[in-house]
Amino acid sequence: MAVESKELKLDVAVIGAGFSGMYMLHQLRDKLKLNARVFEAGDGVGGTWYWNRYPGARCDSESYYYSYSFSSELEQEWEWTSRYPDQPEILEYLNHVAERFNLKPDIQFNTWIESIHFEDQENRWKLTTSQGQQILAQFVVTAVGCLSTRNTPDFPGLKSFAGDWYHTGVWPHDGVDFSGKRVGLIGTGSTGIQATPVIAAEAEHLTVFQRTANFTVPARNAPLEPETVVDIKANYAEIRALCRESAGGFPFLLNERLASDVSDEERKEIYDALWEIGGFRFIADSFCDLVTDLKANDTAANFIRAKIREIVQDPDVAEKLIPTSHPYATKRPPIDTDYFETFNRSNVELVDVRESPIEEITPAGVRTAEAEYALDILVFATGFDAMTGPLLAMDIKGTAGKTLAAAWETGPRSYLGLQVAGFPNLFTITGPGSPSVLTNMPVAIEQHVEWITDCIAHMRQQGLSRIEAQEDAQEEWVEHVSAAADETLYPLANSWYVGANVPGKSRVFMPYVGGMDVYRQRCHDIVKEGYKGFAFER
Ligand code: N01
Repeated sequence: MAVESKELKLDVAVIGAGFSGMYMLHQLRDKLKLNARVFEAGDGVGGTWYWNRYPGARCDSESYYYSYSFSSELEQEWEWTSRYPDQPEILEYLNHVAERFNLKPDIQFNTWIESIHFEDQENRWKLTTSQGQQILAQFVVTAVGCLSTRNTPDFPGLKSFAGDWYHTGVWPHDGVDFSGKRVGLIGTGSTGIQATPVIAAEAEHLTVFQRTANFTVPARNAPLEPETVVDIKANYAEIRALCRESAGGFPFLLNERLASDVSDEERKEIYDALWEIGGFRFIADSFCDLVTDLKANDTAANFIRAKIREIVQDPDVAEKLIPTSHPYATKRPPIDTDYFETFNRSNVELVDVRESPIEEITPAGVRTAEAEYALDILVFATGFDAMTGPLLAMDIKGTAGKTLAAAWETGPRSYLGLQVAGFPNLFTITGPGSPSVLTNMPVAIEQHVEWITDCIAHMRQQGLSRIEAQEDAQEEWVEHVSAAADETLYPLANSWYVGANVPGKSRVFMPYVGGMDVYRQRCHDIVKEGYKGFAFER
């Protein structure tokens, strides 16, 4: 799309062309017939799946429900090939969606939104792009994702490194050739755990620098059999209904038994069976109190610890890989393919950087307090400045010139994760304070996109030009989000959910843990009560 030099006027500016921005555009343009445009920093659609092309990148939700539900034709024509789709397949799917719904003509690629300032008198936003283009829009919808601002630790000496280094969140489109190379990988979250076995299989030597040992269960990925595909397609209506009704946005409801409801032997049998099935079923189909009761949690944690000891041949390495700092699943639980097995390879070494911290990056590699590791390639699988990072990366100024950074000085505050008081006509898809990252993302995204669409349609019908979250409603919601988290074990972990991975970030539990089902109902009720907690102006 050619970029106009003059000021562009829109009904809605959408930022980001991933799952959420694409569907938002479809709704605004094709359902509401509004003048909407998406601004996207990359040169293609896909968001997370456009940027995260690291080896082993694969979704940990299963393909048949990690997809859009808004079009049954799309559902029927698209064919997933494996239980968990890999990054290229998801990107292909999103490109297919973009083509099928003719979205690309209204997406402006290679465009970074630098500032978003509210013009109070006009009830509109003025946006400025990295090319200096100016846009006026009545509404702005951020569709920037929760995990799109990279966290690259500021190790001294990185610039001096003589080899190549990469962050998994911005992986080269042509891939990286690890053959014959000594590779270092920092970080053992979901990304590091996926990348480790794949890099190890290709590199001459892999050194994994681990700060926090992590729990992970096998994914058990496999091709989807043709009859499974037929079965899924025949039952999509029911699958989607379950996704909408469940707490996690998955097509299965949480098992309602407590860990203490069964004997030790029965519990072990249950965990053993779920270990074989793989994936998030380990949590959903075991016991409902794993993230609310420490004793229940210990049963799952100890089961996984025993598995690590069983799989990893070197007992010293096994002990280092055993998580002890946090309860199971209170950091986002990864699922893996041969992660622990990889540490049995002779070309893989584990370095515990909590025991022996990284002191600097040298021209030759990484130097910890104990030793220097010679490397040709260094991979940062060090995660993201989650949830608030992508929003604060833009200069957002609301009423009276107040910046979002100032409004969120002590952590994010929002009403429903959809709007922030003082920032009228700005909607944040899967913003902090909404279930977002604790769910199957497309379900959370579709619910937000549809809520925003209905809200804008309502405003148009009623001749309203401005909507703003009210301070008191926001305070109440923020307290509710925090109280919901306090009823769980989540706050016990130093996770990105609480911002603990980014030095200096306020410690606030950001997503809403009360469940997608409860949240959906709350959003629905608020509309029924005349958009309670929001104020409108003509
Ligand atoms: O990032 P992370 P991620 N020195 O923050 C370590 C989603 N996702 O990219 O735990 C040394 O989880 C850090 O250590 P610690 C998913 O929601 C989904 O892996 O903070 N180490 C940690 O080990 C996921 O949760 C999928 O002590 C440092 C690692 O880097 C989210 O994205 C796949 C360090 C970062 O782990 C983020 O996952 C991948 C330092 N200074 C990701 N700083 C699927 O769907 C950080 N670390 C499958």
